[in-house]
Amino acid sequence: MYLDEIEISNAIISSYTQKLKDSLESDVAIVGAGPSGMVCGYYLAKAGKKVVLFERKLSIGGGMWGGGMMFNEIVVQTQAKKILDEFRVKTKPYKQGYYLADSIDAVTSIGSACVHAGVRIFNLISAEDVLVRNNRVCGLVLNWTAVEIANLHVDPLTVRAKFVVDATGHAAEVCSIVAKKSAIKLATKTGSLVGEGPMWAHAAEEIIVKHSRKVCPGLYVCGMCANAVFGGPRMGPIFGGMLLAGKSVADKIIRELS
Ligand code: 48F
Repeated sequence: MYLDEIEISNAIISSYTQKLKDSLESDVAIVGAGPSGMVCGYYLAKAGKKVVLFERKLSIGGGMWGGGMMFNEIVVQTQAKKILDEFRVKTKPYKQGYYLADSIDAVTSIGSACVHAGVRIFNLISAEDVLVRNNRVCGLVLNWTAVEIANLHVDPLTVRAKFVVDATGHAAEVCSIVAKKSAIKLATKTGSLVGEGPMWAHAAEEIIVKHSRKVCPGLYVCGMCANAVFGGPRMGPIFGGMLLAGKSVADKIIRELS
């Protein structure tokens, strides 16, 4: 069979366009394909929800690839090990209550399960604004990351979703936009972003799951972003809280959707 370049181009363009068109309206739109966003997407899709995930970078995985200071190993605590088991990530015990995993195994296995469960992941796309109606976040305003990097004057496109999840990590980008640009008060003690505290792994890991919840109508926070929004310490290269936060937000949205 002769391989024609135009057929190859046509296949890619038509398939991608269809995928993007199918994602204009969804149950849940997640921003950020770090560990918390991907785990959240996986459990939502597994429950039959229509989920789309936008990631700024070329690669998914957020801060997980680099383990701690580029030593590409991650640590999880006992409670989170069963989530890694579900994704078939190999773990080995270190000491009582600590498990180790290869960060490359963790990112690739979670990413693959996420896509196979039905999450549509769009890399190289950044959320630059939100759609708000009647004081409720109901969608995202998107642009190519390349446009953002080149600082080109190009207008964005918009998607609508029943729920938006901010899983953008330390920067809490979606919540920052909501706090800056809309009249919506976030459900924090200041009504805005409280800000992240210094490292305290033990406290942060507990608190991150409690903070991963609804922050205003239509918008949930998940993972490190939750401590940046509600105020809480950072935790460094222990990732159990991220995995548990992703599952917890998925469970909450599934309840609210039904
Ligand atoms: O930072 P990130 O990995 O967030 P997370 O899931 O996990 C945090 C840990 O990696 C680590 C930690 C562990 O204890 O503290 O930091 O909470 O992933 C966030 C992802 O969001 C993307 C960003 O490129 C990254 O991959 N992102 C950020 N802002 C945007 C975005 C945006 N506006 N649009 C699209 N993607």
